[in-house]
Amino acid sequence: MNNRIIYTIGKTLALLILVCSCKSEKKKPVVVSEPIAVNYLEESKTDFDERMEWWRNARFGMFIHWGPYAIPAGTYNGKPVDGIGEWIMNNAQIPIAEYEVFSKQFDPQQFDADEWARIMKEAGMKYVVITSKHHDGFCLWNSKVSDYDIIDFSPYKKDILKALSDACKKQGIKFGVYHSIMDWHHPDAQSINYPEYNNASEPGGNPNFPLYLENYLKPQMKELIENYDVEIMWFDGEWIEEFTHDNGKELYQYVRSLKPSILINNRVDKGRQGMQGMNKADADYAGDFGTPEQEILEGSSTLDWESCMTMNDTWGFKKNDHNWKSAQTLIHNLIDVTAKGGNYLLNVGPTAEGIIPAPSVERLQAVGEWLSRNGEAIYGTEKLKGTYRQGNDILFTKSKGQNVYYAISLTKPKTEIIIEHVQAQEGSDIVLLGSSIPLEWTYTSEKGVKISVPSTVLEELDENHAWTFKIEGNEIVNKISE
Ligand code: H79
Repeated sequence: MNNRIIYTIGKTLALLILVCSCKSEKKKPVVVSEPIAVNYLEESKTDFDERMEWWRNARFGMFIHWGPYAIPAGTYNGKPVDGIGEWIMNNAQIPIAEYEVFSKQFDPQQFDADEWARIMKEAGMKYVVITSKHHDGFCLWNSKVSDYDIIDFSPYKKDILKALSDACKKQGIKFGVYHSIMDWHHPDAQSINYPEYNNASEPGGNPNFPLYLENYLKPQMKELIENYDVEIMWFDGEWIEEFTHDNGKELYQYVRSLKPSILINNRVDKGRQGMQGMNKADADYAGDFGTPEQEILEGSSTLDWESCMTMNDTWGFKKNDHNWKSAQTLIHNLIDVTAKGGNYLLNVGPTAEGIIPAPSVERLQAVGEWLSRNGEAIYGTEKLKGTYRQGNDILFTKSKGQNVYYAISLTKPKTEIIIEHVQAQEGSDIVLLGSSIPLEWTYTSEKGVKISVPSTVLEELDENHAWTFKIEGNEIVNKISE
């Protein structure tokens, strides 16, 4: 039984005693209606589907890793530090007092929330998840339970989350926050995962961790949800030994009780199986969607999932990381994820000044440009019942609730292309998205849909990364779902 239910039962009992004692004094009992405790872990499928709907349709979001780690930007004492930028405090074993020097300097004067929201919008992103607090413990909003935040600790003194949440609202972009359960700064949370500051080498880790959860993490949830219209609570750092499966279920219930419609990733609990991100099946783990990190599922899944990925090799800004993926790779990843029924949460790591690196912006523009022509094959789609692909070069999606299929070719089509798995409806037009010219086609049950692709059409379309054939018809389910 979770604490919330115990708490409510406790309250109800207290109320009954109160009512009884009133009776003995021959006064009319005052009946106060108590809120019914809802067990959010036993949601019906209909309710779950309704809550997940916008997210399932959205497909593409921006992840933002931003904090004081953008100041050292991957170097410490003049030397490059291996590993992901936001882990520099741990990887370089920087003492808290020294790391705080960076936090004291964090003053992103060039941060322009409207500009960031515009970049998201133009990229075709429908939601954002920004680090309210990463493992280093620094908070990007004015937390009432902490002095280690952008208002109380840094010279910037403006609420970053407020600015971004407002800017996103203007653009119709849903706002979410990444919140680390692990915290290298809070004395009740530091543990053997951060040896230099270990105050608990006992098995089970820091004995004060429950205090951190009750008096710090939970109040922060309340602040974030009440003040920033948070639609996604994206936890991480749940794998530390101090945090238990019971803690996870309780935290899930608590966050949902603050805002029933909120979405919560599976790192709220202990179910995640490594970086692949999906839950183990050995217990009743909380969380609304799986979180593959830096990878895309091999096949599709019956569960909801979201791949989070970087554009280079770091989440938080590193000045020497220039290993950018091509725009084409990002577009192909988005298509691959969508065909397999997932979402793509693509990261940017802004600089300490508040600028999203130009190579990221350029790539996002290219993705947005492709989506401006091909978006209907991505947003509001679902995966096919049978296979999500034909060979390695053609991926399928389908409009929800309509007999409209999209065959997306990752390579430039030749003068003719054959699409299996779909039967085109007699008399219907097949077009390439971005072009209005109907293409000639024939259908035979042996071969599938044979489409002519004149070079003039391809030239006029001037597509570079992926070509989408829109086909009205029906799926031919002759393969077991992969
Ligand atoms: O915020 C970014 C990274 O800083 C953060 N997640 C992304 C979104 C991150 N935290 N830790 N890591 C990345 C790497 C940690 C991996 C491990 Fe494990 C933790 C290996 C063993 C414990 C995760 C949990 C993988 C296996 C179990």
